[in-house]
Amino acid sequence: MPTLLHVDRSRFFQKIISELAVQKSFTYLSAQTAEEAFSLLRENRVDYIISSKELDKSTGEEFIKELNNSPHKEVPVIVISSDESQATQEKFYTLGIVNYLQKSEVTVDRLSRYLDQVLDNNPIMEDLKKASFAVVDDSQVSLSAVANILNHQGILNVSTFSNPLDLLRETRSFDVYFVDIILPHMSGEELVLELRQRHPHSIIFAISAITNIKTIIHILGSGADDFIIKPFEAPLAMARLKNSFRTMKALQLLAAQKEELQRLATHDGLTGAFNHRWVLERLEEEREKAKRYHRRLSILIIDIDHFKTVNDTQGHLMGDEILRRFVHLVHKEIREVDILGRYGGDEFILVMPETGIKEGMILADRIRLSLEKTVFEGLDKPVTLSGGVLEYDGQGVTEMIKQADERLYKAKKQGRNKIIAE
Ligand code: GH3
Ligand code: MG
Repeated sequence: MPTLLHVDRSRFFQKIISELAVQKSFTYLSAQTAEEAFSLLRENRVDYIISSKELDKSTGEEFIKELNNSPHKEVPVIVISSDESQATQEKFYTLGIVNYLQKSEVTVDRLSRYLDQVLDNNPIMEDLKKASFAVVDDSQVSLSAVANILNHQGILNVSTFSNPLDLLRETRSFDVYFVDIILPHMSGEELVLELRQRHPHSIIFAISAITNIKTIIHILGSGADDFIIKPFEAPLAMARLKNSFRTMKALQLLAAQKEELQRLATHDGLTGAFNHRWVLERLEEEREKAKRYHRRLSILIIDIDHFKTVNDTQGHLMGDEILRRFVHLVHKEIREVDILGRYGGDEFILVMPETGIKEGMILADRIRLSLEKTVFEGLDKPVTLSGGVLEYDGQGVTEMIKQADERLYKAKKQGRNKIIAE
């Protein structure tokens, strides 16, 4: 059961908060002085502190300062006070409190939401704790308040900016941005637009004391994921943040899955080369380009020599390994624009845009030599290949493949480990 320590001399608030604690299944501890509070802190594991601004013998401010220098400095503190001055609030936020509530604002319902946060073991929190945050606000009070709220949730990677231009000068990107909409040098809306453009997958929260519906609609339209009204209601902000974060995670997962599906649809599972269908589509495209722009284009069809024998004597796993290593070595030899596909079995096709027969022949021979030189543990003979090179000359894709295949067949007949280009 979590424990709530209430430091207050007011009997009225003792009654309210003890009732609340019971309702929320918290253990309720009450102290009237800082001294009593520390004695309770030493004897109990306390999860939350609610302190009055005025205490017996000392002040809430002194108590919190002492708390910050004690082993209990991580315990979140809410201050309740009748003092409405901005300067006082600022002083307390600077001390690291999570919230400052006016006595008139204290309701069981409101406090109850704060306590819910402590009980929250949402798994999304673990991801949020690892995320990076940027908070932009020209008010030091707001910056401290947001940073404190996040810190108390275990979110420690928080950078604060009082000038939006400093944030725009940052080279690193953040997972989450909190942007005040009234800023010096530029409007929050401009900043949101710019951030959204630069970081399409980050979460952007606009924050402001402005509650005008039009303003809110506008800022959401600029690319903010959500809008939070100041003064910051920590539990509400956290709940919305978790929701946005969950959506962001789901979108990231979807994007990764899409990428994987795309890879599976276009690549050969064993070797990572493009698959039969994909390489033929690309060849058709390249043929179109060569035809239209009068560019050169060559293809190379390769088949591993005596591959069946390797499989039969060394097993299929060795065969698989050879195919994978072969693709790896080809990728090292070719250019970015070249397209290597597995035609089927031990047969591969290499599409070489902007390449004539001579250069195609040179590349093919480099690949042939590279495979021949590769040492496979367990094999006493080098693995070799035969190939046929063909330069596009107005014929269709099927004809190109047929002609290259004939050259490959010639290479086989002439003793293998050979490239034929005519
Ligand atoms: P040649 O020099 O005439 O090409 O002789 P070869 O033994 O290589 O004959 P061929 O190219 O017709 O044989 C292809 C063999 O490749 C047949 C099959 O056992 C093997 N093979 C096809 N796909 C795979 C694969 O994914 N893994 C393994 N290990 N072997 C494969
Ligand atoms: Mg073969």
